[in-house]
Amino acid sequence: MAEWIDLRSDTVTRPSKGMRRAMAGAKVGDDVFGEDPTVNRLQELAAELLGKEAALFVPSGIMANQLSIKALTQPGDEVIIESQSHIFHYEAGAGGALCGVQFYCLEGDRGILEPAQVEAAIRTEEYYLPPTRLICLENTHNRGGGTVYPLDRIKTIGKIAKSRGLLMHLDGARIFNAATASRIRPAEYAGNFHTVSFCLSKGLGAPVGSMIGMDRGLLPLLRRLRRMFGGGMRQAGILAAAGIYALQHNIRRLAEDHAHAKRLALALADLPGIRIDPVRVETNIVIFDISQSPYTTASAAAALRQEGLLIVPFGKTLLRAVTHLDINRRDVDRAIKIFQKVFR
Ligand code: TLP
Repeated sequence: MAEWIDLRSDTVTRPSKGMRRAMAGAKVGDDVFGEDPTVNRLQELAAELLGKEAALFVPSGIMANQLSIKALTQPGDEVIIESQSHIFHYEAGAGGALCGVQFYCLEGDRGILEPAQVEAAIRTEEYYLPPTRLICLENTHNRGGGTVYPLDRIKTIGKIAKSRGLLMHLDGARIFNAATASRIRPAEYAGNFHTVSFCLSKGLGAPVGSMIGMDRGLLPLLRRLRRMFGGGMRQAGILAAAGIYALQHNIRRLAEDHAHAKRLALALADLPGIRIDPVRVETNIVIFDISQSPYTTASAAAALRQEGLLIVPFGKTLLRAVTHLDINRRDVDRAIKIFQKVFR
């Protein structure tokens, strides 16, 4: 059989030849001493893209989120979050275990919250209530289906937060997908948050790494927390070089992934037993319902796998396919043929 078509996630991308060359040639030093020139360059570049004063290189998106939460809260604080968010769902309980915070979950529309909902969830100051401290948003919203957070919503939520003395964190794992789809600069989004995380190791194609953008004043605390969480890396310039390459070469091609996702969604909408609204596929994530088909999510994934296509169950009746830089137009068309064979 030809190679798998792997649409399980944009995390499966592998470093290209050019990226590997950049990694091999990277100048390195000990980044725990702040002496790795390539890490320093990546941090400057990331800060610039986010319009922030500083940025910190960390091993993963989860660590970026958790260090941000830890930095902005005290144990016992409450964090307002959307109920399908990655931080709540997929971080193995780190918010409670490592940061000691409690989440107040709100149900969004495909991951997007109404400002009034957020405002209503803010606690009054009573000694017996957990103090609301932080609001976390996710852009694009993964379980929402790659939804782009409307900037005006973010701004309104940010104003509410400011007026109530609350802090804001953005899980911007896929902020460049959001920026590509909306044509809004990442810095415009980031300006509304105290900390912003994004991933180099998803659609941007780096093997490892995430960034946290912030004001200069927060950097010493974030560095100390990174060490506390065991995320300080030594000659990390090899990885940072991949990150720089990713930011310089792989942002501008994200629109291709979005077009591929749309093409796939349009084809899926024509198949019996599959429910999806292609209009709602805004970026590189395609989530669809198969409850009207003879399959369970596990049996559908298994049947597709039999034909060489990998996707993941994403809830009781939902499956997710994600396009990325290792998937070209031919792969998408092959994937569509496999879906047609399995579902017709
Ligand atoms: N998401 C992964 C899985 O964990 C679900 C994926 O395949 O999409 N924030 C968001 C919005 C994410 O989607 C992810 C990874 C992370 C954070 C965590 O990033 P890593 O895996 O680098 O810790």
